[in-house]
Amino acid sequence: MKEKLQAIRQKAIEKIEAAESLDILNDLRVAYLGKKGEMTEVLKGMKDVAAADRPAVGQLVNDARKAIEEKIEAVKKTLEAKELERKLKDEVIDVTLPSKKLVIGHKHPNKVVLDEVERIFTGMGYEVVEGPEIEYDYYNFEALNIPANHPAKDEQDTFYINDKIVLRTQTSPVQVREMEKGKLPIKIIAPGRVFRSDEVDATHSPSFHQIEGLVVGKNITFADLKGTLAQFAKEFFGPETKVKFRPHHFPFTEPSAEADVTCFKCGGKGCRMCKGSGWIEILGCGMVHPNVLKMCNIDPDEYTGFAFGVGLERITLLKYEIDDMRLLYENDERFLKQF
Ligand code: 2U9
Repeated sequence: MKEKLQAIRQKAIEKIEAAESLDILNDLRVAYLGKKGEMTEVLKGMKDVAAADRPAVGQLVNDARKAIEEKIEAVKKTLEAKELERKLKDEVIDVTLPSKKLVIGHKHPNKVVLDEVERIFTGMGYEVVEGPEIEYDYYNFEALNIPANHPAKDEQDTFYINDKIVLRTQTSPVQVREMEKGKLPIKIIAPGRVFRSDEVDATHSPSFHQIEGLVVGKNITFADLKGTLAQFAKEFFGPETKVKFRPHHFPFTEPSAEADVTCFKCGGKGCRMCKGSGWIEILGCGMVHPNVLKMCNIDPDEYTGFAFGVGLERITLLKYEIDDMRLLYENDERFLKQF
């Protein structure tokens, strides 16, 4: 028994000293000291030892267990120290390395232009007002003097939710709602997303953005409209820009006009940008139709107003000389990064 114990102790110490990892060490602990380990097996053999020898043998068993335990603890400490050293070496931080370049996003070209338009108009005392994209047919058409048989009301042009509710085709309903509040005078711009059942191409999209403007007050004339748009054009396209008005028709304004600006690329001489004419069409406008004022409970004999509407994408494409509207929606970073 003595020899057997001595041999186990000897072997265990050798193996523990040779352990190369904490896992191996743990396996050895189980193999020698665990419930079914070798030392436990030896203890079971105590019943065969003569009673007189038992205390001495018991002492030997305890000594052996203690020696093995102490060896395991010592080797464990060494292995843990080695592990820590290796980890620290792997995790070394070179504080002299340059930092990673931070990629910061920026405004979409549409947003750059919208901010600029808002800056110009708020500078002239306008308020920016927004409203719902899903609208009653009443606010989108009827209140704007657009008759039931008007082509804009056709299902081919308008997205209908049901026979009373549409996706707004213009931001004018925002302004109707503002007029209905009955607080005059009004001086607002209404930017926002609008929807039209159009096929996608270089100049069309089923969803785009408009900025509309509305001024209602006493003695507002077409001269005010001209002066306002001339000032906007100078600030937006450059101080040399001139504006001209061509008669047009809209159901919600009377008289109505389309406004052109002198080509900001060639200064009006004629180039590829303005297709040789020297002028570029930018917006529609006019004096608010008396029927529209009446429907909002505003007396057209006491109050008059002007309104205008401009396609945000249209002026973004012009300003940045982009030839395809789809580029504004595709979120291709190679394109967007240029602005
Ligand atoms: C109210 C009364 C009148 C808004 C106007 C236009 C002319 C116009 C187009 C420009 C290009 C739409 O984006 S586009 O397709 N808009 O030509 N819009 S006058 O007139 C109003 C608005 C509100 C109460």
